[in-house]
Amino acid sequence: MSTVSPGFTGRRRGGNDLPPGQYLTHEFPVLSAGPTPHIQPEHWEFTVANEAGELTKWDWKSFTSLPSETITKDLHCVTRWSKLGTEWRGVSLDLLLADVETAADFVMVHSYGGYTTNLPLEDLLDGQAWVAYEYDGEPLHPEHGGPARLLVPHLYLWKSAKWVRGLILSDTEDLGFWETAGYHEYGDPWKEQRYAGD
Ligand SMILES: Nc1nc2c(c(=O)[nH]1)N[C@H]1C(S)=C(S)[C@@H](COP(=O)(O)O)O[C@H]1N2
Ligand SMILES: [Mo]
Repeated sequence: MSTVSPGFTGRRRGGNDLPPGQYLTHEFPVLSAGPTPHIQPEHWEFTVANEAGELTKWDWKSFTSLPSETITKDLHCVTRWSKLGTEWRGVSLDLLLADVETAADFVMVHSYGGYTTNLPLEDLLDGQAWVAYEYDGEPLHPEHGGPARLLVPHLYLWKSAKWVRGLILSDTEDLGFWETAGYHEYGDPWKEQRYAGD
């Protein structure tokens, strides 16, 4: 039998890598809710505000001087495409948040251009999230979020804010751009949390 059923195309490395309702693509689709902002690295800043309003900031030079990691992860978009084994370089949020004093539970991520998305703070920690600035060994293309984007691959890809400019830590959960529009407030692809109430 040489016929391979479509359901098996996502099975690799001996595991089931494709969350329910997803299909595999080798393309890298661009999904942006508005125009691509073009931010020159010399004008880029990344700011973390804690719940007391205290700011921690990096400019491009200080950010790219931080120790970075190579990250190989699968991406899952709520529009049902998944792309496996993508390779990035970025700075871990564990490192960026290490000296930030906080007891907050929630984060609103803000992007150049106005996009927002919300997450529990714990989903940014313990090796689960990065601010990525290279894709496939090249500087991150503006369409995919360059100079730098958030990468939170264990959640649907709308949480991985492109053109990221900062985080606001908060004791209360507010909803971001897609979450306000009816998408799930958390967005676990393995639980198929696509829309509010899923
Ligand atoms: N700033 C910003 N970030 C964003 C978006 C956006 O519209 N603006 N779209 C999100 C969605 S819905 C997806 S699926 C991914 C797509 O990333 P890509 O265009 O690199 O594939 O970016 C996410 N991050
Ligand atoms: Mo998306």
